Amino acid sequence: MTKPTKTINIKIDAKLVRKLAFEIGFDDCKICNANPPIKDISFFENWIAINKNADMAYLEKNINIRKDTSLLVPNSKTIICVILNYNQKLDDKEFYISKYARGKDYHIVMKEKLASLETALKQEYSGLISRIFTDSAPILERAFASKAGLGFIGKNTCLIHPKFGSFTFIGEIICNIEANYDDSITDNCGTCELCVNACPVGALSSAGLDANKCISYHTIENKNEIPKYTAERITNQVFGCDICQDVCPYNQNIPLTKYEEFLESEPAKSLSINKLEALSNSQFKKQFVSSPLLRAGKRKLIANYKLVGEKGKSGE
Ligand code: B12
Ligand code: SF4
Ligand code: SF4
Repeated sequence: MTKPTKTINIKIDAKLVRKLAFEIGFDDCKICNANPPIKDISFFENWIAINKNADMAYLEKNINIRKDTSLLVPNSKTIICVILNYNQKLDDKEFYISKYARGKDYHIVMKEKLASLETALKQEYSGLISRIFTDSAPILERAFASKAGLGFIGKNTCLIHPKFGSFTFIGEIICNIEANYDDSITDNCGTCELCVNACPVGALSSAGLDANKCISYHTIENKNEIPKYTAERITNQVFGCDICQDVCPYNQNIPLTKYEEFLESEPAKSLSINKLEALSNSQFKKQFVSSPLLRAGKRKLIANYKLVGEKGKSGE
């Protein structure tokens, strides 16, 4: 094992972090200070106040943590933000599963890579106190990734990277040592409104994404019956929705993912209502343990298949 060589009194070398991140396989890595941007905190608080979070009550909690990363890592100074590209070619299927959910759960893949980066950094910097996150804590991940310069926030509310577009997962390491920080980028949507106009339920506006209407929310997160307004506008989506990303000019001609883990594989590949109905709850949990589809659960997936299947029959 290499002996730690640097002490806490020095800054993290941003170039070294990026080099290590690329060696581990991240598609990009940028660094910012650990103070959440005030405008994004205000945007988030307003979004909750006007109930755009639908029934995701967990988002209403821990606002103090969202505002102060030192509640996650004492004396937090720096956030190292990374992305993994999951873009892939897909056939237009009768039963559509969102691109992000066809392979292995990104939480597993991202955490493994973040842990490798954290270990490499600890070799270099004695005294480094850090934690890794990906969709696993009350952190405004898009806001930090944008602040670090990994992209800009589009009208579809996604982080848009200049090279990889928005089909990316975000992860971060929060740590207690300062660094030289990257600049945010100034690109934006300009006058484009393609995603706003393409969203079948009109969920996108200057107030952000309205989860009460969003197909992604209703087919994944909503544990209850999908309300009539959205149900009527679902066409083939049985899990998630990519429409507001598919239409985005920044997502045309972007590189395909280099991670086989994210490509279509079992159990998503041959998923059908018959297969789901044949599984006991424990068989379902066992087979779907590494799949994002686990989140919806068997009952919800069956209901979504029925909804889409009935539409197919009635020719809607
Ligand atoms: C709740 C949640 C959802 C909800 C709500 C999404 C939403 N847009 O708010 C639902 C279930 C709908 C959802 C769907 C998806 N999600 Co999601 N989700 C989250 C989660 C857990 C919290 C997001 C949140 O706080 N939302 C509240 C809003 C207000 O905050 P925000 O989206 O982060 O936006 C911030 C800024 O972007 C900015 N902002 C947002 N909208 C706007 C609009 C304007 C006009 C302006 C000026 C600023 C602005 O202000 C916000 C506050 O800082 C994050 C993980 C995390 N901890 O951040 C993942 C996360 C945002 N999701 C992610 C993904 C991949 C998806 C899906 C693609 C999955 C799918 N296909 O179904 C879709 C994309 C749909 C979409 N267009 O957003 C990724 C996003 C990657 C990226 N490149 O942007 C994240 C970061 C998870 C991760 N670690 O990779 N998600
Ligand atoms: S994910 Fe689908 S339903 Fe949700 S905002 Fe985007 S296009 Fe609209
Ligand atoms: S489709 Fe147009 S408006 Fe929507 S995020 Fe992309 S560039 Fe921005």
